[in-house]
Amino acid sequence: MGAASAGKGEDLAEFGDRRTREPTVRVNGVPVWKGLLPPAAQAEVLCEVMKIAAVAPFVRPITPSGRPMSVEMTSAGELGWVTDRSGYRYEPRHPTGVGWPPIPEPVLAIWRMVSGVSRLPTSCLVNRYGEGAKMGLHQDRDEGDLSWPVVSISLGDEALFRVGGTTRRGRTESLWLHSGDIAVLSGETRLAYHGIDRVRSGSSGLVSGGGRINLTMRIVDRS
Ligand code: MD3
Ligand code: FE
Repeated sequence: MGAASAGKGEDLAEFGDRRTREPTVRVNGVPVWKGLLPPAAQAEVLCEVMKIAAVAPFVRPITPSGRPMSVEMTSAGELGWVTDRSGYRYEPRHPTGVGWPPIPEPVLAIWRMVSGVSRLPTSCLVNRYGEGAKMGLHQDRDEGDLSWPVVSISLGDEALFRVGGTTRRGRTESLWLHSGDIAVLSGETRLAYHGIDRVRSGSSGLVSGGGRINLTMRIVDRS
């Protein structure tokens, strides 16, 4: 049995349950736990991402305006986030028609540790940032019930994360997210505008071939 399949949060166990730990920093109210995932757990989650992508490959989605995003995406769970000319939505299948693979147990273990809710996520969006990729300021509001939290896991190259308020005009604060950082979006901050301005290509050796991976777990109900 390889290190990756030794599994089930073994690597997580070594740093214990941090539910009671205060966040390292807040960016416009968004709590971030810097380096919460130790390197072995980062590698374990990355390995799970590669297994997801082997079933549901990364695609570069097309926005409703017809422009391809610079970020590549896939998902795990009952529903995955997709966009094309017909709009943004959650779908039960990858664009190829294959069902999304289940959310891996080590990823669920992170949700249990930090989300603060006992219901499990139904969707895990996986974003891959290659050289020059970024994500414009936006709100996440396709999930139906926006009172559930979102949990974000950063892996690989460093990224400049920007968070504003609940209107597009509010002033923003920025923070570099590093591999192993975890952010939780809940309450007031759940509807904050946010984005990724840029990625420092080659700043981490975690992802072979380079780049940054971000996982966001969400509770989405079938509409
Ligand atoms: C703040 N992803 O997938 S994660 C996204 O790093 C997304 O790939 C970024 O924005 C990334 O939608 C940022 C942090 C994050 C995720 C969801 C949020 C911040 C959020 C929802 C509400 C407010
Ligand atoms: Fe977002």
